[in-house]
Amino acid sequence: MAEQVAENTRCGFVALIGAPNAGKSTLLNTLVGSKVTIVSHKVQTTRALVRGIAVEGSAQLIFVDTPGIFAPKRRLERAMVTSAWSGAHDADVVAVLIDARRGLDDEAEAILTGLADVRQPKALLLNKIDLVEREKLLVLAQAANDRVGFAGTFMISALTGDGVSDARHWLAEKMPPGPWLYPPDQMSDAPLRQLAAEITREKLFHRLHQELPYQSTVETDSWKELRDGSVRIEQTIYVERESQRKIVLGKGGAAIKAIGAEARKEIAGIAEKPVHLFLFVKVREGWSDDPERYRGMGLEFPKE
Ligand SMILES: Nc1nc2c(ncn2[C@@H]2O[C@H](COP(=O)(O)OP(=O)(O)OP(=O)(O)O)[C@@H](O)[C@H]2O)c(=O)[nH]1
Ligand SMILES: [Mg+2]
Repeated sequence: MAEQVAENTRCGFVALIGAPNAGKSTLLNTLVGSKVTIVSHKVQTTRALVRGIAVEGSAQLIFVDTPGIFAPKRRLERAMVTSAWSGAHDADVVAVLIDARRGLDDEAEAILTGLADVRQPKALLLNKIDLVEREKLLVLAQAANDRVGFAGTFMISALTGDGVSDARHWLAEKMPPGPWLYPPDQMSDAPLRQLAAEITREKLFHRLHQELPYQSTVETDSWKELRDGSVRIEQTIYVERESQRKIVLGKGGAAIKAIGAEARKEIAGIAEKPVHLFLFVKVREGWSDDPERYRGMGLEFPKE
């Protein structure tokens, strides 16, 4: 009996690729139906590959959220772009997100060009259709399909969920036959302590996006389950300079207090228990040139 089930199941990987800010992480959360990756209006939010898992009929889909692909300058950026393309090459299907409001700008064009080397079936997802007129969408869909042979085109809003279930259904049918790799109720492969660190980074970005360069990172140092059923979490926010540390603290500690309160609330919701969150801010000069930090984020360290 068990064998028969295995014969009928499908399972595979879908890479979500696109320019920074196209909405890949928002879409991943909508596809999975739960927050598994962080989102912000700032570009280059996602740094490493994050997996979200969804079940559609007899298929298990493992979605891989990738960092936005852009012209990399710094070392951290190069690591992110390499990671995004390797996510595409390792997947069974590649879903290419284009921000329909921005259309085929230079970044989108560069991605379409890069897709020539990708052999897997490709789907075009025109995102943010809640912001764009229908006529413009049709023109855009045509122009993109003239450049790349997409096996399917979908018009979606990752934010409202419009069109997302059609796309998920189509992707499920493209998954190769095989047993499921994860238990049916698992939604992410990231450990909770890693997601908790990402949530704090998201709050940090939301609050301080103008003042803070994106080279700041958050690590969960300790995670202790207490006897009363709550959890005590300690995290460190690393910045590159003393001036940035002051920004994160804010006047009289106001900024870090607000960031901590928002993060604590959301982490408690995901951990499903009360959370005591302790945040520390440290200066770690040149962390973005330290190989150890890249390993911690699941990225390869580029030598140059
Ligand atoms: N109106 C609208 N906004 C959207 C939609 N999808 C995403 N956004 C917004 O676009 C911004 C970027 O979304 P993200 O999901 O972080 O984008 P991303 O592609 O993961 O970005 P990086 O990780 O930086 O590459 C956020 O402010 C989202 O709320 C959509 O369908 N409609
Ligand atoms: Mg992202």
